[in-house]
Amino acid sequence: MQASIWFNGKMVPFENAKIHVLSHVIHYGSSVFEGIRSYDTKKGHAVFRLPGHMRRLMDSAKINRMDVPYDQTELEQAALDTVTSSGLGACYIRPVIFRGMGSMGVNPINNPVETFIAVWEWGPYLGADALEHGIDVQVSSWARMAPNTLPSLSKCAGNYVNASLVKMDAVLNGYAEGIMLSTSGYLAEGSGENLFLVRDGEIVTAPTSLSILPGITRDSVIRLARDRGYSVEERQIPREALYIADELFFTGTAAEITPIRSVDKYTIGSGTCGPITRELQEAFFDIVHRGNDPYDWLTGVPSPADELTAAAVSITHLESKAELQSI
Ligand code: PPE
Repeated sequence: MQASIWFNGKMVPFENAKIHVLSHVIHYGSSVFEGIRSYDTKKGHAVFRLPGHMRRLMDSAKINRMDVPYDQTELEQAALDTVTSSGLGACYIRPVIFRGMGSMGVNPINNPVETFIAVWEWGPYLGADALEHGIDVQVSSWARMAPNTLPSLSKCAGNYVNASLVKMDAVLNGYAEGIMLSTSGYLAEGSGENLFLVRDGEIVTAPTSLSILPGITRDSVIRLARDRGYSVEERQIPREALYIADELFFTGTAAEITPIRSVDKYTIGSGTCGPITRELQEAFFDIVHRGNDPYDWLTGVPSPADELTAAAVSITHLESKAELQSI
C-alpha cells in the first residue's frame, strides 16, 4: 500500500491526493519544494536537518510571493506525522507548496496556495554502486540560469526545467549526471547536487552568487570538513580545474556524498572514491546511519505507539478540562 499524503492539513489516502489540470502550477511551474531524508539510524528513525529544509521551503515561498497558511514548525510536525503514518523508516520526504486552480493566465495572485507532503522509499540516487566507486559525468552544454533570470535561492519547480535538460543530455550520452557552468563560465553544480573539488588537501566549491541552490548537504559537508581541519573555500572555479582535481564529489539529499570518478572522460585521481571524500562520507554516515549526532542535525520520528500515547494524553487533558468546566 502506498503511503498516505498530508494535503492541506489532513492525511489523505494516496489515490485521493489529486489536483485539477487547470491548476496554475501545471501551466507555469509555480511550486516550491523540498527534498528531505528520514533515516533508519541505529538510535531510531530520524530526519536529517528538518528545520533547515523547512526554513528553505519558507524562504522559497517568500521569494515567490506565496502566502503559506502554515508556519515552519507546523510543516515540520506535518512532515514527521507523514513519516510516522507511512510506517517507513528510511524514506524521502517531498513537501510541495503550489499555486492551485483559480484564474487562468500568468498572474498567480488570485490562485490558492496549496501544500502537500508525500513520502516514499528512495535508494541510492545515482546508481547502486555510485556511493562506493563513484560516477562518470559530463560538463553540460546547458548553463545554469543567470542570477537575474530565476532566483536560485528558491527551490522552485520552474528551475528544474533547466535541471531536466541537463540530466536528459547526460543520461542519453551515457553519463550518470551533468555539471552546469554558470553563465559567466565558472563551475556551478549538478542537475540535483552541489559540487566539490579537492586538490592538494584543499576543498573548494562554487559560491551561491553563481546561482547554485544553497544545499543543506553542502552546508553540512563544509562544517564536517572544517571541523576535521580542512580548508574549505567558496570561490569561482574554472572548468578545467575539474580535470586536474585530485578528488571530486557531489552532495545532495538524494545523492548524499557521491564521488565522481571521471568527467568528460578525464579520470579523476585514481578513478575511484578519493580518501578525503571517503572521510567525509564516513563522517556523514556516522550521523545518519549510526545516529551519532554531535551537531544536533537529527529530529526523531515518533513511532505510531508514541503518537497513540500523545493522543491519549491530549484526550485525557481535554476530558479533565471538560470536567473543570462542568464544575
Ligand atoms: N542543487 C540542486 C539543483 C538540487 O536540486 C539539490 C537537491 C542540491 C543542489 C542539493 O541540495 P540539498 O539536498 O539541500 O543538499 N536536489 C534534490 C532533488 C533531487 C530530485 O531529483 O528530485 C534532492 O537531492 O533531494
